Amino acid sequence: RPIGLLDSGLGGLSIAKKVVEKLPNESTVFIGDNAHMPYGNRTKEDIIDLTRKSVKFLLNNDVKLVIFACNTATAAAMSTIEKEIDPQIIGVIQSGALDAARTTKNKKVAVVATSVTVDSHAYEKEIHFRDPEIEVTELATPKLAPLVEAQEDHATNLKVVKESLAPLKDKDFDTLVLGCTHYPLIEQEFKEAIDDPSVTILDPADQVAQYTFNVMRRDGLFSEENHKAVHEYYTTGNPASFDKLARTFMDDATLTSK
Ligand code: DGN
Repeated sequence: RPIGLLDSGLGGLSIAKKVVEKLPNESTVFIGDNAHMPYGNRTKEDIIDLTRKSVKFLLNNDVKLVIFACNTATAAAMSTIEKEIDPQIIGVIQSGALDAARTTKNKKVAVVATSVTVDSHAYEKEIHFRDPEIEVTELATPKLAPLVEAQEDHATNLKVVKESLAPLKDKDFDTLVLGCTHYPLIEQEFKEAIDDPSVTILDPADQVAQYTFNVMRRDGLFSEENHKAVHEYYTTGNPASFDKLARTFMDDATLTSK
């Protein structure tokens, strides 16, 4: 049985990539809800409804585990939907927060994410759960997920990232959490915009992959050793543009886009 992943669009591929690297023996089914992207400014009810549809699709594909490869869905819908289904749901925020709390030395963390994620203060709560003394600055950067979906050139991306990060200018953080799974796809632009080697730019994906591995070991969910991994990617939106980015991001060898 495969691992299921969902996102509002392309961003979740940043999680899928790390999960596949960490668990090369496992099959995956990914659903990107590009037709309803962005989730970042929708109401909580709306996000719950849309996420529920994607979860249903994944359950119809007989997944053994569901990864919400979307911070917005994790913040708005995870606590509701985990009561409704059997397979465990793994969210991205808990992993990102754990990683941030372990990484910061000066106890100042900045988080960039969608408005829904920021307004939920889920990152602040989870980071304070690890260490209440860490100062957490959460900044909504609503232009960035649509920017990634538009697949613009480097110069355009850099300009928008710089403008979006401007409010963080005087904050003395040493750790910046990419709190939206779209952002690691433009990590290079974040590096150039921050332009400070003492700041760690943190992609929660590694920690999510590690956590997924731990849960599967705990629950005895690993596939048999001779299992041949198959990766299927679905979108509710335009398959051509999804396929283009998906293929540059994952290596073509493992991709069956539908
Ligand atoms: N990729 C999603 C996240 O991590 O929050 C949201 C992107 C969006 O729909 N705006």
